Amino acid sequence: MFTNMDNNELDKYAQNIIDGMQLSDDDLRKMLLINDSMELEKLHYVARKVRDHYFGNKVFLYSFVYFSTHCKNRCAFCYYNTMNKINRYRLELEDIRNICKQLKGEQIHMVDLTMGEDPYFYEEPSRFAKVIDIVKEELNLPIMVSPGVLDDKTLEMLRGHGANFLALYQETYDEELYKNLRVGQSFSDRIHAREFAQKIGYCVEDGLLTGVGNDVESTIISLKGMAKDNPQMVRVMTFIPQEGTPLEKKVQESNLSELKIISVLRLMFPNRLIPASLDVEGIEGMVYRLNAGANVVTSIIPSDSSLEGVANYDRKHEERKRDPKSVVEKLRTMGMEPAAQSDFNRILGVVA
Ligand code: SAM
Ligand code: MD0
Ligand code: SF4
Repeated sequence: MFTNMDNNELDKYAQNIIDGMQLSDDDLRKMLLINDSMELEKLHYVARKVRDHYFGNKVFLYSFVYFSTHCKNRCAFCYYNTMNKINRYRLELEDIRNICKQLKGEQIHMVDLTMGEDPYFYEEPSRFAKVIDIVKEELNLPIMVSPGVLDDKTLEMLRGHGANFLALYQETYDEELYKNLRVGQSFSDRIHAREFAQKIGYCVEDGLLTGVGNDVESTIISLKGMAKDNPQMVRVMTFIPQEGTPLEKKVQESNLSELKIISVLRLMFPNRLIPASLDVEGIEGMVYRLNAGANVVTSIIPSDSSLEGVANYDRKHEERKRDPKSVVEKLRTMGMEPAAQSDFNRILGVVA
């Protein structure tokens, strides 16, 4: 696809994407089948050209607060699967207030409030609204909620408390694969929740897992599935096998396909938010993901915090290094820097 293109032709290809060129299934297939490292680098180059056209060297940073690891679901890929005999926690409101105090003044653009589908909050959603109120009161930053599949009424209520962004990942649009991943969970309800959220003013994030049994054709189905609702943010994460879960024995794939899919996402969603999650390969991995065309850093957690990530590559590490300062330091070595809050608020449509 790109092998015989020189820099001028690669720049032209990037300009065609910026001018609105859409990728065909065959384009996607050719890109996903790229194996040659030189050609892969050219794909990443084109993705960076497109990303830089919209965002320059500016990056958005989200702080990650996993406030409850209780969950009633049995996702085959997830450590917090209800069948897994693990220690779980549910933060008290005071804990959340203290975390916000720790985050005050840090260079973050949004707080991602994540939980398992915890019955404590599902039975009484006003408890979740209280969490949002505290974060708004303490930090007055945009808020992403990553709560699982909430009903319309609850989504409306949380929007009323100031939630700006809904993160709800389909993992795959290949319904056969979906059944084996999100065991017992409705495929269409998950799609409906994002569509309803967009209708009532949320920005939404959709996402894919890779290395979880998705071949090229399955990945194409998922890429096109995500494009249908034109989410404000799209992601891909490499599946990390988790102890005590049905997919525990699955061998973790290299990050190659994640990086390739990030670049393809950039060419499909030129002006959208695409994250480099620290949860898979930390700050070193962030560099590759940004160089593949990502423009957001997520799963940022203060160093001395005992909060969980999700895939948590560093669960067994002595010291976790994914705090805001370390991220910004690394960005600067790449000639990149945090964007202005006003730039992020404009994307959200939030009046400053
Ligand atoms: N309970 C909420 C939900 O399921 O939407 C939020 C929890 S967390 C944000 C869920 C996401 O983390 C999943 O949708 C999946 O994309 C990602 N994830 C979970 N376990 C993972 C793993 N072992 N490896 C990579 N990504 C994982
Ligand atoms: C991340 N651990 O960005 C977080 C999580 C949920 N909205 C995000 C998967 O990797
Ligand atoms: Fe629960 Fe979410 Fe993990 Fe599934 S991915 S088990 S819903 S926390």
